[in-house]
Amino acid sequence: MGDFLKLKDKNIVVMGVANERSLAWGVAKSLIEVGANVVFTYRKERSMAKLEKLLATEGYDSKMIVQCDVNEDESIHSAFTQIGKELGTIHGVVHSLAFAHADDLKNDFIETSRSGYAFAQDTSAYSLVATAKEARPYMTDGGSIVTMSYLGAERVLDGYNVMGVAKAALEASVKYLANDLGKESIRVNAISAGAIRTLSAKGVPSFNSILSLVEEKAPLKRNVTQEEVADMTLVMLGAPSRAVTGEIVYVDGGYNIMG
Ligand code: 1JT
Repeated sequence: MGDFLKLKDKNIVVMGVANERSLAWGVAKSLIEVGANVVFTYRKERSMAKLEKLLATEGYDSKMIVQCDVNEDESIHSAFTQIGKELGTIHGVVHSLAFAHADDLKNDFIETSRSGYAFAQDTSAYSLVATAKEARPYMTDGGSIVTMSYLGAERVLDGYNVMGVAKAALEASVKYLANDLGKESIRVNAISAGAIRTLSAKGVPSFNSILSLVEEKAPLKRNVTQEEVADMTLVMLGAPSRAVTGEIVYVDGGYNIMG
């Protein structure tokens, strides 16, 4: 499998590990298993401490861990400058981050404030554009950028609200970035993951009912796992997807096709 993916010894930046449930952590574990060099970025000191613990628990040696606040251009620039200096070439980036204010997921969408809307867009959609711009100078062998999206980008899902609008912008950004970067053999794709119980899902009151609805309606009659999202992310990072760019790939047991 490692051979098929051709990810061994490739330098992959993984952004967005908050804890062991994070989609980004699932991706990182699978990448390490196939022999990739994984570099992590984190925002909060707490996440860095978590990350070091997780790496130690799994018996992985902590490669490079760099601070990066995607709300700040200067922070993204300095993170990728450090990474580029250390590694030379970046072959892949996993952008697995999003944020919105809790109030904006609780109230009706119409109540979204100007600042809450801007904050969700900045953190969850523009962050991909800014990241791609800073990674590009080091992606000199071509490469692959993968971000995480959710069905709420396309459909109205009660409560997803301002995040749905941010994910819609994220998915459109994937396509425009794919067009810009294709000539450099850099691919940009999104995984639209089914609902998974992560830190982000915490505090979503309707989460259990979302999971039950998927079990009932999805063609596969079940929810998806962190490992399943990780596997498809590795495919999108690796050689099997070398002719695929600008795509939104559903890893949701087929739920999105249902009426
Ligand atoms: C964020 C949050 C991004 C929760 C997210 C997310 N992407 C998926 N989820 C889980 C979720 C949340 C809701 C939902 C379905 C799935 C919270 C913090 C901001 C970023 O409703 C249909 C509300």
